[in-house]
Amino acid sequence: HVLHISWFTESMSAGRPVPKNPVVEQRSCAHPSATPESAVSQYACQRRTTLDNHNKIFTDALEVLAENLEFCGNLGQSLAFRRAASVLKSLPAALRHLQETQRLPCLGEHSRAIIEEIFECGSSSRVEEILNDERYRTMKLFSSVFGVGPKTSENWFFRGLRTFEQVLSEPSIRLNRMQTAGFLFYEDISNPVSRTEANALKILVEEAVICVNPSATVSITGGFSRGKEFGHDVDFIIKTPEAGQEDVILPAVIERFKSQVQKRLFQQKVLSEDCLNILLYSDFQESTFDLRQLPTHCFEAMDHFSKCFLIIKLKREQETDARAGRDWRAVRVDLVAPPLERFAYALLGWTGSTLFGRDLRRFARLERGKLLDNHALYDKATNTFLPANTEEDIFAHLGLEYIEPWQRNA
Ligand code: DCT
Ligand code: MG
Repeated sequence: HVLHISWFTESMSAGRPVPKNPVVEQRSCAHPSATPESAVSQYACQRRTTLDNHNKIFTDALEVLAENLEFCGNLGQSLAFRRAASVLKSLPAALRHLQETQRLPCLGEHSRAIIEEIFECGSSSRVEEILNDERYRTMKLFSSVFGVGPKTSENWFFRGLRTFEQVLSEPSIRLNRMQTAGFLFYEDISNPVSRTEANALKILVEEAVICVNPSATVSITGGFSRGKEFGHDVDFIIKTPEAGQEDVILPAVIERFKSQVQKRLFQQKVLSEDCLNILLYSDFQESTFDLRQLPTHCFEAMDHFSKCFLIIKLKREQETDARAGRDWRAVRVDLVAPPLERFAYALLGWTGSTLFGRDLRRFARLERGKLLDNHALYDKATNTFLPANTEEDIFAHLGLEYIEPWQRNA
């Protein structure tokens, strides 16, 4: 056991200094039996999780179990498996023995049983069973369509539908606008977006944003800001220095996309004629943000900022899609425009990962008596909002070591 701990401490220190952990320290004083400083925190926001996952064989398995439970509506148990996977992702090396899981938080008996079987047989029979399960496979297929969530997928499954063909030829099913676009561009959208494509999109978005408001700035957020090479979409956050501009900028950008951008880029031969109408789908959601309604207790709810969900035509770099006879692909893009004084909180939420954000909010509430969401940080003890200009300010308010975006891949 001592050997395990020392191996772990050493590997934790390799390359990077181990940050002192304020909460562990605080607890060490209060409880003599508290975990040592080298222990892994139960909170993702106290772990540094890069994309370098040394335990993929285990985390992939645990995430299949989590996803299956999500499909069954069992969100609590699903979260337990997601947390277990996330802890393993933060480790500096691959697990070597099942016993090593004993000193790790969030790894319950179910997760440990899966890990044990993988150690012994190379795979988990439960995971194999799920991967072959008709309900899981159908739910996975249906929910991979833009605009189709678990509820709709389940509904279609219980009506006996198993394939896209069956869904699309079922007369009683009326797809909404989002789902129609989801099916129309399914092949393109289900292909991951590369970093190169994300950078090309940034140029397109920046062009439109700066044209409608020269003082506004655009930053990539979401998975790409955490260093991912591929994503299911590209997320952008827009900063507008003048008060009120955040409410008008997105409709203006959408209008711009619909008209001038593509004409000018066409003239510059950046776009082909086929690409003239680059906006394939847009869903603008007006801001419902109201400072007086804060603090909110609905932590998991999406934020109230002005945002839009788009499908944009992106010109392909080299090869042309011969079958479709086109030199572009459809890409999912999200834009969010918070008010300036809310920018840091919005950026922190949108940078993700989802589990990292969830644990930041849980840590704030349970360990610090503060309420955090994408809009604000509220101190329950003093009944005040804590102002922040940067993400660093928010970590400091929470007494947390700053974690860089590329270390938030929990
Ligand atoms: N987010 C969140 N809660 C959710 C979903 C998302 O807080 N339920 C935040 C975290 C990430 C950010 O919004 C962007 O969402 P996604 O694009 O879904 O996530 P991603 O990390 O960018 O993943 P991908 O690379 O697949 O796009
Ligand atoms: Mg994303």
